[in-house]
Amino acid sequence: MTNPDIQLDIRGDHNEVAVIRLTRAAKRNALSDGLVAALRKTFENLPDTVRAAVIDGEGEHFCAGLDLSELKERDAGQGMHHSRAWHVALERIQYGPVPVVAALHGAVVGGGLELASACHIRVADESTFFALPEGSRGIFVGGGGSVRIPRLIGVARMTDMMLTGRVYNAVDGERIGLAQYLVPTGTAFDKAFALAQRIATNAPLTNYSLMHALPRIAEQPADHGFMTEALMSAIAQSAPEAKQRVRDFLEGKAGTKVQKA
Ligand code: 1HE
Repeated sequence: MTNPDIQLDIRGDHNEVAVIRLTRAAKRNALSDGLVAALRKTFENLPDTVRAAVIDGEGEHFCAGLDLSELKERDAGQGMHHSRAWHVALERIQYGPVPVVAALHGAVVGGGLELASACHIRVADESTFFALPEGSRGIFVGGGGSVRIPRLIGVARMTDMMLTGRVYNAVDGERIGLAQYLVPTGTAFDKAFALAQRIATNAPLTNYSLMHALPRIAEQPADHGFMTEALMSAIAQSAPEAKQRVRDFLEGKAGTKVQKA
């Protein structure tokens, strides 16, 4: 890893969980152009053993968004390419090789929320707060936020966040869908890591279907969605690993009976 603002740590008995940490606490993990490129490279080059990933931020905050010190005078073309570079990097997360769990605490704002919303699961601790200060900085989202955030919380709530500068605390953030889990302060990483370990035990093709097929099916007209689902379902079932897992369950060897919550 060449960028000092990001750290990759491979953990687990089978090196199956990648922990990706933003290590720019002095600048609240603000995402410089270099750090966005390093994120992209990290997800493009995960070792083959990795089955799930966790992303978190060092210090008091997950991520303060775009590095505002780099927000220079850009012409329209340069601005578009800057935004497109974020899109590519965050697509490597959303449509990358493995599911990604974001461990959130403190500020998850602007591009930090765009980064979190590209992950598959968000775990927020009670110190977390969510905001889109772009509105008050005179800019717009550019890291895919206008595509991903409305899919989590709806157009009306995102519009409100940007028009009024509304900040959601962790409890309300979880309530409206910005995070799927709410945990005590200081425990987001542990919860996220435990979830990643659990995810890593799934059949890789199931995880692939959830990452790559489900969001696309959800965007398709129902008739197309049913067809894509049937194809994906047939492909997933055909894997030898899937057949073995079903056999194990039927023979009482799986240990994965669904338990009452
Ligand atoms: C930064 C940034 C940053 C902090 N770019 N340097 N994002 C924002 O508008 C959020 C701006 N940041 C904040 O509101 C606050 O910094 C926090 C709530 C996140 C944290 O507050 P605090 O009191 O812990 O830290 P601080 O004292 O405000 O900042 C500490 C240092 O980090 C300070 O630098 P220093 O050299 O004076 O120590 C800050 O300047 C620096 N810092 N945030 C650059 N964002 C793809 S488009 C996405 C568009 C956006 O993301 S717009 C929203 C940008």
